[in-house]
Amino acid sequence: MEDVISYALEDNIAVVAIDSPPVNALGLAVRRGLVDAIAKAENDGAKAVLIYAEGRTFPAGADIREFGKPPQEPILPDVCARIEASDVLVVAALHGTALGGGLEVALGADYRIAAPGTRVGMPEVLIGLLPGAGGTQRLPRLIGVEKAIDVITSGRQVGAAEALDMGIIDRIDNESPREAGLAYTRDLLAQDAPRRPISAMPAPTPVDFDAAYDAALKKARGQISPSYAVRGIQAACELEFAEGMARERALFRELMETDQRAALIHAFFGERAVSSLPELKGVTPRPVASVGIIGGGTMGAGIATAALLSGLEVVLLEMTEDAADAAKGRIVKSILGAVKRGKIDQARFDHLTGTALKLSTDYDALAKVDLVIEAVFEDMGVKKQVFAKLDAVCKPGAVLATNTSYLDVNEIAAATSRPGDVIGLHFFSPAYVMKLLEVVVAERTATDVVATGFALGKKLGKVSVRAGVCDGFIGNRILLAYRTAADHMVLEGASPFQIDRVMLDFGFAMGPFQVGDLAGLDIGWATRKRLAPTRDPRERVPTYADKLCEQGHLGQKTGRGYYIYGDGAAKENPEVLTLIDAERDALGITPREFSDDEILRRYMCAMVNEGARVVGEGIARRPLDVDMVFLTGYGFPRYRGGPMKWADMQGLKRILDDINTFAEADSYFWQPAPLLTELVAQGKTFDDLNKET
Ligand code: T1G
Repeated sequence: MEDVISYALEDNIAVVAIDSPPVNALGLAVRRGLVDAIAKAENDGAKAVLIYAEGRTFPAGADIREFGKPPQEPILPDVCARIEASDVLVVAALHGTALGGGLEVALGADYRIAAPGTRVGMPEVLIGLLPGAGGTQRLPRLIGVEKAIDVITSGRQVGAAEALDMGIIDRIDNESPREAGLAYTRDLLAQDAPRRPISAMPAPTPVDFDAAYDAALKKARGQISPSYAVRGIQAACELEFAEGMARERALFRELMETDQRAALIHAFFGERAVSSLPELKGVTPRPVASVGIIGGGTMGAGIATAALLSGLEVVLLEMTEDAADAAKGRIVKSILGAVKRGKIDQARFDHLTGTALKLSTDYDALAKVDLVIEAVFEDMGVKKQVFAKLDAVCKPGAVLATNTSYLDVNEIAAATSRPGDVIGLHFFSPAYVMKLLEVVVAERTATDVVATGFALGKKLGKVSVRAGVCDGFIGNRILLAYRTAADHMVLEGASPFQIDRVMLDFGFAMGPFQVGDLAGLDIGWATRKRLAPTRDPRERVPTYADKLCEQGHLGQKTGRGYYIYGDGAAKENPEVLTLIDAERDALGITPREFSDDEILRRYMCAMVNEGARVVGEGIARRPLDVDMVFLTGYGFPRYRGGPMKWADMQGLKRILDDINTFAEADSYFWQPAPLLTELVAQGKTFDDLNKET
């Protein structure tokens, strides 16, 4: 038997333990070991089999690293079938996160027991697949079609109590999985409990599957795996079990071949790879138990909320008592949301908003904190004053971080006597929701301070991406490029509403003009004013946007921007088109039609080209890092893997050809990034670069 599976007979019960760190994924060795263990139990004349796992969790699924390679026998559906068909009663004892194939293995057993805190689920749709080892056939038989559609098409994790209520598990016991499993198995044997092969249960009652299919397709906004899963569940109602399994297998293999599955796996591993930097291997982060936050506006209060919910103590500094009270109000409101969502209980709420949070108007209150995050007005002068004060009051070794979204962190560091302790920690609003954290490393930032930034990001549950210092770091710098491409298209004839629709259809959560209205049009306006003194005369400026701001229309916060906001859905603002027409007249532009496809290509080529520049200049370590920034901070559709993954799938030569075509009319804006030209010349992809770095 494989060394990832151990087998022992105890009171004639075959105890089978899976031990394959880190998550007991169901790789080939585990699958072989399980099949051998069942056969051995039968040969030994065991009265029952108990399957449990060592380490942090019962199998968390198939081994994702095997995907894309030819499947090797025994495949997981056959392992589950073998367990279910065994001569003796089988019990599974769950703990940790029994997900995907792990839960499917457990459904091959007759009975299931779980430790408190166990979470079960079928997250396959989240990586572009559907449960491919009988989950779409057994789960509906066990819990009914409606619940199975909810669990499988959402991919959500189900807590132990809900799983017990649904009938996915039969008992919760706080003993260790082995002990609880053994006791439960003995009970079942003593009761002469019947075998309960789920495949022999009657076909579940059907629902309107076309309606369920359409609902899943609409909700997934272009991702196809949830709706495929509905068809798999439908087969459980309409076909014999064996035929249903064949249908599930066919759907699974079809999804396995899709770009969406490749993109979602890229995202899954990318979110983990992006935060493990070679230069931080063996570097010990500075301990952080308490965080100081300067500024209690939207960002400061959001960061404070994230820190409190992660178990850190917070000292928040504001200029006045009133401002401090207002900041506390924002924090309390956000944390109340966590109570309403059942994430924390009242006692935790009281602690987080009581003892764990201190507010002050005096810098001395920061004398003992381990790390400070400055989130004041985006003005270099103000920030330099703040950092000079922090330098004076904070203890030696305290990390001094700025949340600036584009200012020069080197210049801020120079305002202190300890530039090695200064780093950028760029959060995205709302800071306690958005997963992206740009860790901006200045020239003199100490390595253990970088490690501290990444450790803080992990504690806050963020996807932390290393960024070098430049205007806008990674995300906002690239955003400016594709926003500019969009503005150019508007000046030449496209409407902002058409561009938003095209990008929504592509899968973005919002189009660029909707994003502008949400963030506030004054931010772009301020950026254009800030960059104006150094602007190249060849640049084309969307002054119609300035005029919109001059009229006081800043987007959602003033009720009007590109769209008009009131009760009900936002409406297109017709005045915008008048402003744009006037601007075209003034520039002597005769507007032309844009196809949706041209809009998409120009928008995406600008994004990819700037992404290639950002990687080529070392601001981002790899193309993968740009992808993770856009998946976790900018609403890029996850099932497309990020702009650089999308570009690889389009073919970089096609991207470069498009850019060269666009450059014929505007060689200033459309300058191919050197890295893109180089990769095309070498016949390489961005993914090749990810593997090399
Ligand atoms: N296969 C291979 N490696 C995996 C893995 C998996 N399924 N899940 C996690 N890892 C690695 C991960 O890359 C990381 O590696 C380490 O384990 C810790 O993970 C037929 C086909 C279980 C909730 O989709 O959701 O079953 O970076 O950092 O935050 O129907 O991992 O340390 O080298 O995420 O505590 C379905 C995916 C598969 C679950 C733990 N299952 N995993 O989270 O740790 S498809 C999933 C997770 C399937 C069948 C189908 C999470 C976790 P490294 P981590 P964590």
